[in-house]
Formats: sequence, structure tokens, C-alpha cells
Amino acid sequence: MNIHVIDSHTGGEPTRVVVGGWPEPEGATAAEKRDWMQQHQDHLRQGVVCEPRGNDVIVGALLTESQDASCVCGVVFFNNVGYLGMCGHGTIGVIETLKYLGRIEAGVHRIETPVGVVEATLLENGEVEIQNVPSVRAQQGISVQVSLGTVVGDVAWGGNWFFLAHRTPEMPELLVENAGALISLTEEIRDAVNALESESHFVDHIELFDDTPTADSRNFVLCPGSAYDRSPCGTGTSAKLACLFADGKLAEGEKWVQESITGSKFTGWVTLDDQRQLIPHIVGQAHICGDSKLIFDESDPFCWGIS
Ligand code: PYC
Repeated sequence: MNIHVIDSHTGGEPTRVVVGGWPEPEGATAAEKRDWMQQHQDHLRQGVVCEPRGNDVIVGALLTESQDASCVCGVVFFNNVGYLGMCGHGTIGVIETLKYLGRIEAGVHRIETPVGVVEATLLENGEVEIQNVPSVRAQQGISVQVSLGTVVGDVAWGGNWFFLAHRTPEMPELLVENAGALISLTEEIRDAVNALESESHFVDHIELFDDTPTADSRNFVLCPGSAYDRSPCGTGTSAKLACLFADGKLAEGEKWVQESITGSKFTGWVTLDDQRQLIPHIVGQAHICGDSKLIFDESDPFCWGIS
């Protein structure tokens, strides 16, 4: 069996888009297809993104048929441990991939994800603007105890669930060379948040942020499989915008530049839809870096990846 993938990165964060060879999952909606993939095709997820063909950082994106006829395609995002609701850097990677394949041109394109339809505009300058699913801050000022003390933060939805906290002086600085220490710290925070009785959402992303002279904020984002996001994280930036808006620190349409731990940047802002839901807009750019045929030989003991 062979699977055709296109690799890109968005602000340093890789996306591997599956464009051929993966049998179409059953189900009408992207959420149904995601559930069916989880039950029947999880070996393909592992084989495509985990070692030896991939690594812990890659986010996979399976292009599917969409139920909604106004969408160019459906997509199910996945990683080394499971499936994502939405993925901002990944959607930018999907749009760049569709452009590379000659399937789309500059303009507005709708994509069905398991958590709703997102709208992506491929701009003439090569950047992509995503209009994400409605985002919201669900809880404010949640305290958890970890080995370096108390951490206080908010829980917010940006297409995935996030716990967001400001870096305190006891924490390592948000620098790539501190990635190991930041991963250990944010894993501790994630476990403590999910152990709270008051926590009704399973929070699988942790975002620490800090002031920086080169943007409005710098972040470190822990992803579900314990890799960190090399980009500023599209869904994480959406969750951050929801918190800023809830705090009255960001007005409708006001621009926010979010920098990642690697120094890459997304620009975001929010609008309100006719139901007064908060819609995050995120602008970033992806670059194609591979076009490959993955070979699955069932006599290979690691054919379906190392989990
Ligand atoms: O950009 O939303 C994002 C994302 C989620 C996980 C990795 N990147």
C-alpha cells in the first residue's frame, strides 16, 4: 500500500496532508469520519505521522469528501497520539497544499472540520487568513498546584481546549533552549488541570505566554502528544483572543501579533457574528517542503509506526 503526502510547515510547525491512497473513511460529517478513522484506521494515522516515517511534531491532515457542498473538502487532523478538533497552522498548510496541487486559486475556500466549517482565504501575497470556529473563554482564574508553586490561568476553546497562563518568574523563559523544562512543566499543569473536579472539559493543550519586545505576546504551546508547537498555534491564538476579548483587553477588529517560541508570528483579530459569537481570524503562511510516496510493506515490523 502507498500513501501520497504533501509536507509543509507553517511558522516552523509541520503539516503532512494526505492526498491519496488512504481509503475514504465512512460517515457523512467530518466528525463521523474522524470517529470511524479512530475505530478502523488508527494504524494508518500511526503509520503516517509516527516514526519511522514521521515524528512527534507532525500534524497529519486527511483530505476527505465534505457533506457541506459549499466546502472545497473536509479534513480530519491527527497527530502522534490521536485526533484534533481543528488545527490552525494545519488549515494554512492544507490551503497551501491545495494551491500547490492546482486545486485552488487565491480567494475564499470553506473547509469542513470535525468541530465546524472554517473559512480560509488564500491571499495574493501567499498568506492565508483563517476564519475559525466560534471561540470562547469558559473559565477564568483557575488555580492549580505544581512543583514550582501555584499556576493561575483560564480555560478557553479555540477549536481545541486550552489552559492559558502567564509565565511567572519561577518558570523557565519561553526560549527554544528551555523546551525540555517547559514540556515537563506544562505536562504537570495539564495533569493538574484535568484532575480538578471543577474541570468539565478535557484540556489537552497548555499555553504559557509572556511579554516580548517583538510582538504583542510570545507563547509556548504544549500539544496533546507532548510535542511543542513551533508555530504560535492557530487554535491557541484563537483561545488567547477569546480571553483578551473577555477581559476587555482587545476590541473587535483590533490586531494582535502572537509570536511563537521559535519567533514565527501569526496576526489575529476577532469579529462578532450575527449570533454575537466570537469569531477569531488568524493570518499566517505555509511553505511546501515535501511531496512523497509513503510505502507500507506489511512484512516490515514497523509498518504501522512506533506509537
Ligand atoms: O495551529 O491550531 C494549531 C495547532 C494545534 C496543534 C498544533 N498546531
